[in-house]
Amino acid sequence: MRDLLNIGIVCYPTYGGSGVVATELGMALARKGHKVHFISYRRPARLGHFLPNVFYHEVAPFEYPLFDFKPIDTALASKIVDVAMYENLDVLHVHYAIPHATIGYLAREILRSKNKSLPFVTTLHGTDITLVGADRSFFPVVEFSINQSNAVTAVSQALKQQTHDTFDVQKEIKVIPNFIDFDRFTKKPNPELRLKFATENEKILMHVSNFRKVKRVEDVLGVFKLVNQKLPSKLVLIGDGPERPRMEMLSREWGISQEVCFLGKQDNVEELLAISDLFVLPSEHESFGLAALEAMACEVPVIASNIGGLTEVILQGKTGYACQVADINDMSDKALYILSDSIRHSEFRLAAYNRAKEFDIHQILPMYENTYYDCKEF
Ligand code: GMT
Repeated sequence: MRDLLNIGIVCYPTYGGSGVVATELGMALARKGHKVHFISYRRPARLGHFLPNVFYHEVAPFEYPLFDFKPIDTALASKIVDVAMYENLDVLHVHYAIPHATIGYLAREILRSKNKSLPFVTTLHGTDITLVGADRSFFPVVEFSINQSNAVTAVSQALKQQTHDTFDVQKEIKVIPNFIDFDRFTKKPNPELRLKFATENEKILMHVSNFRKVKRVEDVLGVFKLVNQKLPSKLVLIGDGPERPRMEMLSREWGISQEVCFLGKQDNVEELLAISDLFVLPSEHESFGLAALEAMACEVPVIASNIGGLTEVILQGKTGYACQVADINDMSDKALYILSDSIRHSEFRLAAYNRAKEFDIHQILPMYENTYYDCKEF
């Protein structure tokens, strides 16, 4: 058996796929006996309670009147150096390249000057490459930091390709897909909860996101409006973000507000997914689409756009449909096709679950562990 590791994990603590992946990964590593040190400016959303082998180190921004923008990145690098020295970290895993890969590089070089080795693994999640990283204001720093990483992983083949198309990356990019912890995502029928949202003869469509433009929540409303004209149904929207006020206004203007429920941020997303009949994710970019996979793990078929990693998750015509971005007519036709026949709906549900099983955390975890061991020996 190989040594158990001391692993530092840096991620965004907000409600977002990269933070969820980092947190679920860290918790699973800790269950296997590794010591996991989360380093962030706030406790990550899914790290709710005490767990053996899990430690949390908070980065406090330094207040000073000179700073319009607090230098949190400097504080994060200092905290990593501190934790690495005193907890004897073997490896650092940073999620989302901006600025974490750069901070990983800085921390590694500071530690090198103190004769301490701290290799770092960078996991690319999507917009750190597609939307934000490619912006000229970040480009040279992101490209440099990716190339400086001891190992680089991407959450889908599509993201790996986009990274090569965008940056001159000499490092090998390993594809390690996102995963599901089936101890958490197990569909538990909850008719009482379901009845809070819909009557027995109504279908529940669901969407989970951070309500940014890239998620095209307007299309979720558009698809629902068309479905609702033909099938008794309700729409449940989970999450919050800049687009939410406009979406609330649109649902009133389109006369569907009585059928649409905005729940805001929720911690128990798996309980809510388990009462839904169809998940809708019509994003413009989606390097993986973890929200779709989580829905599938709860036996919920998915209607999504045919971009990025979504086509690597959804099996067309079996677990749902990946349609052209913005084609709400096609999306609603496909939604009605799935929902209007109960036998067909059950087949889609089962296929979605079986597909999600292929992304079981127990199969994905060793890929990350091997990456850490390879770095350590580097
Ligand atoms: O959406 C983002 O801006 C970043 C990130 C996040 O923190 O939510 O999402 C990305 O990472 C997820 C986890 O790997 C993927 O499932 C999402 O597809 C990806 N988002 C985009 O590509 C838009």
